Amino acid sequence: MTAGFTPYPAEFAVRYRAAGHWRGETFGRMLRERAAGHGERVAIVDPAGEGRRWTYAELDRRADRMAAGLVARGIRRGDRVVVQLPNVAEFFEVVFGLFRIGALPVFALPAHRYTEIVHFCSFTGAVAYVIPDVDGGFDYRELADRVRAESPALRLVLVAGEDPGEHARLADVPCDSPLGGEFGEPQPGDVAFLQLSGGSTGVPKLIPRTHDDYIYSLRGSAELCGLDQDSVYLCALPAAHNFPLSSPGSLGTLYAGGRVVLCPQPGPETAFPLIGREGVTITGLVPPLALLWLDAAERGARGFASLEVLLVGGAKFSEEAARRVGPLLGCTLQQVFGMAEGLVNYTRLDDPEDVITTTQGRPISPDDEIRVVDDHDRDVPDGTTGHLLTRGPYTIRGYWNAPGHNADSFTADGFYRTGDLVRRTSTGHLVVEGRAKDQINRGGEKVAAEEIENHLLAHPAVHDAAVVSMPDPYLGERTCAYVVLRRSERERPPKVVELKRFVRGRGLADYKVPDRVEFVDAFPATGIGKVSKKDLRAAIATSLRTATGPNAGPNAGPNAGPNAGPNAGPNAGPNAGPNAGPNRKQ
Ligand code: AMP
Ligand code: DBH
Repeated sequence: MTAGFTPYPAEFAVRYRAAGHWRGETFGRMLRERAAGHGERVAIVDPAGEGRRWTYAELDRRADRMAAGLVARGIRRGDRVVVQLPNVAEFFEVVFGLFRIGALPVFALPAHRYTEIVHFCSFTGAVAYVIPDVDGGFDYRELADRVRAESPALRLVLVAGEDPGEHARLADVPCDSPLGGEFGEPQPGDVAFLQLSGGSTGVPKLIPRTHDDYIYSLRGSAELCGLDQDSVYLCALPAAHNFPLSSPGSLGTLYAGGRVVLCPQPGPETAFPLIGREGVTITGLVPPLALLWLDAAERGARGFASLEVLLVGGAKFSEEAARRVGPLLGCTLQQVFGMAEGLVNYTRLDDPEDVITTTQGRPISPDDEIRVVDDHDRDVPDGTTGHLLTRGPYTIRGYWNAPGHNADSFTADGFYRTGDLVRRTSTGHLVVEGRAKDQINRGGEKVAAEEIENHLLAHPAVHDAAVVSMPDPYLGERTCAYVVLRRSERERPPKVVELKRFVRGRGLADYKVPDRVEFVDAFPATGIGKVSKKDLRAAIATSLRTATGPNAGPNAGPNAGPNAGPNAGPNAGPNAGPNAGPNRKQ
């Protein structure tokens, strides 16, 4: 059970319990208690098809029946189960069913494809994989056929939908037989699930979160986002992502006894009518989606009058956009700067306007330890930009089964190296100033440069590749791949579209396909001979600034990118991406 998990040192665990942060709760018991307290209140609204409204009692009963059925199919405590579902009610039935038996959901996103899923399955030794039949025009059953062939431990594929193909129907799993005593209850200190890191390494890292630590972050988030039983949270981003799951997200809402409304598409045309119909009071968006909502409101779209709080996070929200939220949407903006590894910062609802619009908030907990340091791990004064290190009651002490990465990502005394560059204000608020990690933040969707470089290097014509961010008015950043071709290929270089097709063909989420490819003879080097990504970033930024004519700009011309389609982007909801917006019109 604890293999691969770096525990909190005993003295910290004692402290976090004594402070009342860790209260010995588990997800299974939390749902049971809510169902006992107000079983008749609606917990989950899924508007798809004819619509479903599950009360707390119903969700609790479904979780029990799912748990029993999963056990009958051989799933055991500690087993890993990759869950890749869009925003449908079954997501909660499955996840709470797994929580109850102490099996660990591994939270994949709908945008993930063959390469990512095979990695999650093989790295975790997953025994089961839960998918929809078809979503956003993509057939997950075919993906599962291929994944299964590569994943020896995978015994079971469960399909939410009518036609499971070669696999089993999720709807046939639940059963009434009670759980055997051998199951014993999961303990509060046990790992509850594995979350994904956006990462900066060749393959995504997995994040083990315990019941105790995650539930503390839910409780803290719910409190400072003002959630109570009357709150209605719209889950517009993909439900499995850490932000809509926990900040305060669907789980924070269930913790508070409120109602979760699942939004199948995050665009205003779907979300606004749903907000109006369901009386949604709070939701969370990545910046590109927030911009779409603001633009729609400005053009006169209506329906969002019940909205009280809009959380924006996942990537930096510009001050200019932040200042439009109140006037256009008539609600309070709450910036959130979080990470699946733990630490979550929020602006407070009663912070002064300037703090809300110019900072990314401050930590949930008085026991979140924040250090802002220089390149040699020496603390810098407030107001100076440095690397953000953190340690606290809901921040992991290590990635799952990754001793090598852990040595790089954590200090000897257990601080997580976030890779973010921040400045702390005199009021203790953090302002995100940049990033030291080798990652592109594509409107909240994280792309690890190394991962994409490795895929490019697999192309026979490619000698070397360096992936960097380029500025983009909507996504904040997009990806630009600089490529050095093999000498023998330079006479007849491959087309840009071919390289993109090649990367996509490697079985990657669409949002990871480079938006732009630039061929160069050599990379600029740093003083000690490493590729200077700083110079590459500067070069592409300059070329975008100075470019004129029809092909100017990152989104224009043949490089407009495969990701500009309606199915782009995991963080942007099951089907639509931040890309589903204005960029498509170009
Ligand atoms: P992950 O580790 O994949 O969960 O991604 C978390 C990362 O997203 C953080 O370390 C930041 O780099 C980025 N991030 C999240 N929220 C914000 C925000 N509000 N502003 C800037 N960057 C953010
Ligand atoms: O980007 C993130 O991972 C993120 C953003 C806001 C997050 O994990 C969170 C809040 O909890």
